[in-house]
Amino acid sequence: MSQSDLFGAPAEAGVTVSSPAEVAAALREQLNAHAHRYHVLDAPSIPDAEYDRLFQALQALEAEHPELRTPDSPTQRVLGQVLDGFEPVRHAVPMLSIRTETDTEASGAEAFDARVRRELALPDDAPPVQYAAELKFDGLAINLRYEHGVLVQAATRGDGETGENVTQNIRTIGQIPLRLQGPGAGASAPVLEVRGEVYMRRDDFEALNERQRQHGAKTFVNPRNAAAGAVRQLDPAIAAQRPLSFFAYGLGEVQGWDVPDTHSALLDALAAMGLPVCAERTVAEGASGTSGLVAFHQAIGARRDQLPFDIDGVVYKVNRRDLQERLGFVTREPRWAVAHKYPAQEQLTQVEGIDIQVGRTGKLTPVARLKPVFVGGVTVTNATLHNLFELRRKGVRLGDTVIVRRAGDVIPEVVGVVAPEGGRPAYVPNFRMPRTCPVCDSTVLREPGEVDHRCTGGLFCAAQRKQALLHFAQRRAMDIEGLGDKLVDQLVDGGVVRTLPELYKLGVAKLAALDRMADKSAQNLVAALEKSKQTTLPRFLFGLGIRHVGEATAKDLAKHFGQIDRIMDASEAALLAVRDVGPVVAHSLRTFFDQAHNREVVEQLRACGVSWLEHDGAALVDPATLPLHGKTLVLTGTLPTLSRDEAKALIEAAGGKVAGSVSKKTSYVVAGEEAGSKLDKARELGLTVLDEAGLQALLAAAVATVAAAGAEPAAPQDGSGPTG
Ligand code: D41
Repeated sequence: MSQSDLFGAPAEAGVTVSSPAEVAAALREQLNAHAHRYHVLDAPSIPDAEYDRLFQALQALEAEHPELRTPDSPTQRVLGQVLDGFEPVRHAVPMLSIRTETDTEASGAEAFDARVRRELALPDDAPPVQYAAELKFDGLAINLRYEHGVLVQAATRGDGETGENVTQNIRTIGQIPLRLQGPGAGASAPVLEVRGEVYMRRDDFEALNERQRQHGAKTFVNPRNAAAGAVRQLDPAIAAQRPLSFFAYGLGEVQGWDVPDTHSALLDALAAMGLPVCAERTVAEGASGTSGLVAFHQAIGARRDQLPFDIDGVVYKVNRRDLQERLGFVTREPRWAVAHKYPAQEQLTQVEGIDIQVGRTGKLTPVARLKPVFVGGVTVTNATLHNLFELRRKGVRLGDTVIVRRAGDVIPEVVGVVAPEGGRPAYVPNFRMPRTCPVCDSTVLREPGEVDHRCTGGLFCAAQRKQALLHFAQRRAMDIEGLGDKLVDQLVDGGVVRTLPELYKLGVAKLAALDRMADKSAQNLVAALEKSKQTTLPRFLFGLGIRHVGEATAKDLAKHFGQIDRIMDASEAALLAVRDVGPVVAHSLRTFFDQAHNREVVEQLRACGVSWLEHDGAALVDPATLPLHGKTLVLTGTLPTLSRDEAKALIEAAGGKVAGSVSKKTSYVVAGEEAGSKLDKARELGLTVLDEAGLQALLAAAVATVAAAGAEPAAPQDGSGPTG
């Protein structure tokens, strides 16, 4: 890396190359400014990876020129400041930090194992070292102090020596026990300090940001910042509205408890006391070549997107405590632990344009067209800006350098602008929303009090028509395999399909006449259309694309009313009687079915042969009579024939619940190929573990039992036979 590119400015002619001392000073200044924005203001201006890059550049420079290492260098302290308003807390045992292995490849894990073996002076033929491998949650480190089992204090890490007293806010986190449980000596020890990470789940974060957006309020950059903001929120009432979670991963001061001999046993013990401990962990052996650590890093890496929360790596800890003690620590970092990172989920890139996308409900979304950038495992070329107000608040303009984030399956997002040195050129105009729809030219309106602009063209608008078809065809709705966006573009742009029922009038000949459509594909699509006709009421209802009617609401409606005609004719008051249906949803349904052309669509689809099983409504299905009522099942691994969604649907239809993690409350764990730590956990807890055949047998047996008792064993859609 050249010195000039550390500053983001090209080394132009006439710019003198700086001395190492000047470079170090400039890096220190930049890092300190960024750190303040990050830690104190919770408003970072560069991605973490960029910060790390600057930090490492300074470290490297100081290693080469130790005389440049000043006491105020960010490399010389662990960051974090005590804010005004929170009482400082001196940690009884300093909160160490964890060394990061920035080599994200397998070699990163191997290097750590090799170092541990060397430092323990193990001969080459000594058996492999055992490690506890866990996730590196992307949150905020917290120390929980329990005295005689009671939570007496919670403190942030601060600089590792002194943190902030945030007890009031931490008490609002439902997952954190206010009193430890269990018979072990730990739960009643005079002093037990538990360390862990406070974080925000991605779904909680998305929902929080969506609420903020709908209120025109500031959104949070990422779950970690939202969590950090909530923990340091001076008003605990506001903190309580921010949904936080916690995972324990270590200890601070302990008095009166014999700490288990291994880290894995420690985590088990903490879990037994009622503390949340992540189930995604394992004990692995290090060894040259096929290291269990590498396998863990890779397996978790492959599933990173599916986790409900952000992680930025995994952590390996020497499992045996006596070995940990032998290894000790250097400059506040234990030599027995390392964080093995994954590629960053935030990157810098440039805005090359701002486009408008028209969605299924006519919503106009400004989308930043970006210089392609590799982030969160994919190349991102555009990112949503949500709405005009969000765009203005972020101040995004053409040509800006922005931070792009992509985490989980969430669509990429511009989280902020990195203000150019000296401001942007004055001639870059502010973005404006168009007055007419860029697709159909209809008027664009924004309802008072709403943040979204909408095209008023309805299904006259080709963009809305396309989105409506794609929504209808998606896997969770009618599941029409092969009807993707390219084909829908062709069908709508060519005027071949204008309405949902017209889909079912497509023949092989009409399809094969389309560009780039082989006979075979045309036949496959016709077969897929045919297959999709046999469906369920919730899928059909969801597929209609009624505003505010998502999958869950569609299921509730189907369960409650049993028949489509009853739903179409239900008054708003009758709709309000459905679980989880509020005035907005009820009004939306009524408005939809009050329009003759929408009822017509339903009739025509039925006339085309679309059908499902109906029943007589809530009266017949008392949830308590369903065979798996009150049972919680956890799915893990890949089942031989059922997809996850299918297994879930079967269990739910039988009245059971599917949970994401294993606990004492789990009734059954259904495990397939490559089941992971959930299976280990189930065995630990002595739960019943089923394979797919076992699940099928359970469902069949349960149905039989209930049927014999004379109750209706039915799935929600069961009953009086097909309609249509
Ligand atoms: O998930 C984490 N962020 C995490 C952080 C973890 N799983 N383990 C950790 N272990 C430690 C030691 C080894 C010092 C007990 C940590 C941290 N420390 C840590 N995180 C922030 C400061 C220290």
